[in-house]
Amino acid sequence: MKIALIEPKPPFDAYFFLKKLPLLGNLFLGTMMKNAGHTVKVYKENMIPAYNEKTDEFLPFIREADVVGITGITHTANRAYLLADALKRQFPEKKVVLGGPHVSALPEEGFQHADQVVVGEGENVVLDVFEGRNKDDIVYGSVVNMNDVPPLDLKILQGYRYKKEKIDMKHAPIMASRGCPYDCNFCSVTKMFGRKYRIKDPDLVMEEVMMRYHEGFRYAFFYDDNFAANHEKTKIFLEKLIRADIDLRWSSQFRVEVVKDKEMVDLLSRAKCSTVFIGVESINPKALLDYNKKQSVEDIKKCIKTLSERGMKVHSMFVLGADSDNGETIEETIRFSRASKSTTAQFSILFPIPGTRLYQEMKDQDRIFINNWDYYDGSHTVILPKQITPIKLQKKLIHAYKHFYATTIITWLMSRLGFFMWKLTNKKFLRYLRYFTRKLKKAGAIQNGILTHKGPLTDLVPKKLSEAIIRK
Ligand code: B12
Ligand code: SF4
Repeated sequence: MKIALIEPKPPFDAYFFLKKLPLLGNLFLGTMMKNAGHTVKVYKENMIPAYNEKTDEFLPFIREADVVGITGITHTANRAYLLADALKRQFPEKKVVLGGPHVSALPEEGFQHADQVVVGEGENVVLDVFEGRNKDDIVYGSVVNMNDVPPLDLKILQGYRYKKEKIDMKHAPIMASRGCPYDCNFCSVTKMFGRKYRIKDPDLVMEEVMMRYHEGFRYAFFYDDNFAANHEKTKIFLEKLIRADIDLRWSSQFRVEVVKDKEMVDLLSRAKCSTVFIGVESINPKALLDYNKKQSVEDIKKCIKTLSERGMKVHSMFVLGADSDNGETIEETIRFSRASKSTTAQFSILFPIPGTRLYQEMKDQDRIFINNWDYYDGSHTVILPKQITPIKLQKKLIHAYKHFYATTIITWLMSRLGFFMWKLTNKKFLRYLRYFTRKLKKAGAIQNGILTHKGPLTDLVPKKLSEAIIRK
């Protein structure tokens, strides 16, 4: 069978500098299909657009494919549906299957556009679905044993150039674990992969690392959400990596308490971990409680200091706009980001990812005022904040980046250029936010920046303008 798998492009590519990093769902499933004898091609749309809307044309292999699978997060859901609808219109006989974090949370929505929707991890069901043995509208995947997942076959990725037979991708994508024992209210990882942490056998991870190293990779990115959740197995792996003595630098995501284990920090440094991504989220202790982050401000400070002193780069990720956040606490978090000496920083406005507790709470409280998935990327205010107006929160995000990156001329220029582009594509959105904030004030729903309105807010949403910001 011919199988095409697509990762839709986002409406605004804020992470253009990481555009070569694919979501691994298509790659894991594509590798399995290829190993089962099918011809598989994976299209990551910001590398190679699968569909041209102007000519209404798909790439030749997609036109010929027996089955087309489309992955997606909330931010790319509209594009995923557009592709699925166009495919069904042009090729009614072709099977179109949707999967990934967004439709896993809202399968009925996905099913409006496709023949089948896969909810959760796809590995245990995908062969039956694609080969036609499972014909259910909504198919529920099951928890995967990480040791059964084969190393990724990067050759199925389309649109990447090759340099001396090595795919032109800086970071080797490797996933050593799934799941996270924590339960932050805004995060969809536990909904998708569960709270039981599953880690691959260190020998198997090491095999994959060596495979990539021999292919020519000198950097790896471990897609794990909480790399060191199982200290024992992580240490075994790191010791193996140190013994291999290879010229490979790598990065992954960690929780801040990782530095409480001195031996772990030492192993990370010796194993050439170059960048540690940490979810700082906020320096406001009450916001950390709102997020159910289960970490203290002291833990955060200690983490950044310890890792920097050991020569590792720290990429701190912040979330602005918790219910306990006001203009001043957000400002403190922004000031801290720079004072902390984190190497790089990423700021997001709190937004409700479908499937999370936050999403349910915001729906119950009728605080979601933008339903268009295009804006669910952390760079847009889509829910009514409690102690700051929507437009002020939006401005804080812009200010955060400008403040953090004002240290060198190059980063200063890049952050300004980034926001210039962002503003260009978001003119209507900003106008809408200003108008909506005025309307909320006029209706008495916000007083002195504080949300006082208790009942349903839907009536206050300016319908005409909300239609105007729908991107066509
Ligand atoms: C690497 C990563 C990134 C990378 C690159 C991602 C990319 N190409 O888009 C970077 C750093 C750039 C990034 C950026 C962002 N990310 Co990100 N990222 C991840 C991370 C850590 C790993 C992704 C991954 O490959 N997972 C592993 C694969 C195997 O999981 P999977 O995709 O879910 O696939 C399984 C199933 O879903 C299913 N499946 C998937 N696709 C398909 C398709 C078919 C046909 C079938 C049948 C089944 C199926 O089977 C797969 C195997 O079991 C995830 C967290 C996570 N653990 O997943 C967050 C995650 C995907 N990111 C998330 C978010 C929100 C963002 C940002 C908006 C940033 C932000 N402000 O939070 C941006 C948006 C990027 C964009 N595309 O526009 C959310 C998305 C949630 C959602 N529903 O929208 C996640 C889940 C984390 C979270 N906070 O909950 N991200
Ligand atoms: S944000 Fe990080 S620590 Fe919290 S649940 Fe998600 S993966 Fe786990």
